[in-house]
Amino acid sequence: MRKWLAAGVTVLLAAAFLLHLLFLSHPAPVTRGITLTARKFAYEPNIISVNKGDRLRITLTPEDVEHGFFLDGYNIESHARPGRVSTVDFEAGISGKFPFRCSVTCGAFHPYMMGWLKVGPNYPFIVSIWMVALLGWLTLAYALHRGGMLR
Ligand SMILES: [Cu+2]
Repeated sequence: MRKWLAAGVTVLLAAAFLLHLLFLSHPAPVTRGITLTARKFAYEPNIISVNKGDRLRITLTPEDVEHGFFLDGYNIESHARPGRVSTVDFEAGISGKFPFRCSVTCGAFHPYMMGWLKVGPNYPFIVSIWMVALLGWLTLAYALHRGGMLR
């Protein structure tokens, strides 16, 4: 009887995990304003994580010399001189991991000036939460079993 209860809890946990994954893969789209600071030879932030369907407004803000922003996969390009900004608006409609690069030759390490746009639900985070929950449950089940509660 107790074993059935334990099996039931395990099945419920698994079902909740799947529902969580499905639910979070379709979060309500939001509008995100991101200030992208550019200086020789890096972006800040250099990883931008958003959910599919979000509307993005990226404000490119160069701090030293003219820099650009070219987003692979979306084919969006923009550039600006220091003291000015340039703004691109687009919808993150394609999920995946897309590199963005500087599109203005800005110095010796210009080819290494890049960052990443990650579009999609945050699977590693969801999975890590559930790994903790699963470990907790297994520990509890083991303790109950050792204590004779599940026999
Ligand atoms: Cu640059």
